[in-house]
Amino acid sequence: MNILMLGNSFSGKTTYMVSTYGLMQKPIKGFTLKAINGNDHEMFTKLFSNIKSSNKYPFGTDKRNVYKFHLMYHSRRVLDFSWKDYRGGMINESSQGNDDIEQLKKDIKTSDAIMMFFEADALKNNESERTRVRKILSIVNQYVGEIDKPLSIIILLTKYDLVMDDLEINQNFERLLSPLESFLMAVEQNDNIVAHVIPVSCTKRGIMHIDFPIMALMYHGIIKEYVSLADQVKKHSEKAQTYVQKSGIFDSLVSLVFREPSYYDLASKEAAKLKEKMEIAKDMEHVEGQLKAYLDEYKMFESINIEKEHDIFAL
Ligand SMILES: Nc1nc2c(ncn2[C@@H]2O[C@H](COP(=O)(O)OP(=O)(O)O)[C@@H](O)[C@H]2O)c(=O)[nH]1
Ligand SMILES: [Mg+2]
Repeated sequence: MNILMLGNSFSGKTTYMVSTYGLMQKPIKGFTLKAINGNDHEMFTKLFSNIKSSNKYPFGTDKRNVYKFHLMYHSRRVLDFSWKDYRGGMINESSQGNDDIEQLKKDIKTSDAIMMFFEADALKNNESERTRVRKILSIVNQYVGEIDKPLSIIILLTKYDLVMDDLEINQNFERLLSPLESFLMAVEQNDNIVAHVIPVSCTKRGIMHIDFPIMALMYHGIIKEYVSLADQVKKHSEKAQTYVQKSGIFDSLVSLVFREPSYYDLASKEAAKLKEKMEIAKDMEHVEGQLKAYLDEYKMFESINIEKEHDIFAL
């Protein structure tokens, strides 16, 4: 599964990724994250402890970086994914038509999920930022409109701690969301796309909603894998049936004479593959159920839940 992060430099992408990784070193409903590359693990762990202890944040990244992870469930690998931390400042309405925008199109096309990062503070207070966000979303909307495969989109309203206290929940939250409205309405019409908006924050005092975005994406990733597995199961089963139909005494004789596997042998092989895939599928159903239960508890699908920061670091 490929996850693409979009957002200006300073919008909180690296901080979010580091905090998610740090948080999910301890199991959440049995799920943890593991960086495939040991150096990445060390870097994320160090950066996370900086955020927790001193509000020292990661430095901005100037180049495109891809990190690879395993989603683990009770120490078993259940899904592999790559997380692309986009080059800072890349997504910019004025860069249309140049190489950057071609790269962006390509990256969107090869993604299974997109995380978009907007600073809540700027969205709330800055008119030009609100206009810029509208323009960016309309560019992204053009590209995702061309996609004909399932895509999950999560819009993260970052640094939510900075606006939380003075946001009168209903009235001002709507103002914060208004630049996103036409984009959200457009993607709602698209059956391939599932979109969520989530306020997040990662500070020394605590974190808010950090785990939800990644768990929602993992849920969609597992469903995608499951669908492809179901397809493989169907193929093995059809093959096995065809081989069984072709098998018989004549087939066994031919195979004996020519020293080739008989249709019966081939059918047995397919049946073994089928059994193996069915076992994986059963396991995946369980994992899918666990993720679904976690997401249901969160109740984010129906409404955006504005809570106080969880004081998770103190736990
Ligand atoms: N108050 C607050 N500041 C944050 C938060 N996340 C990031 N920041 C600030 O935003 C800056 C940029 O974050 P970074 O993750 O490097 O952004 P990136 O360039 O998009 O990767 C950091 O140096 C922090 O000062 C947050 O949740 N709350
Ligand atoms: Mg960064």
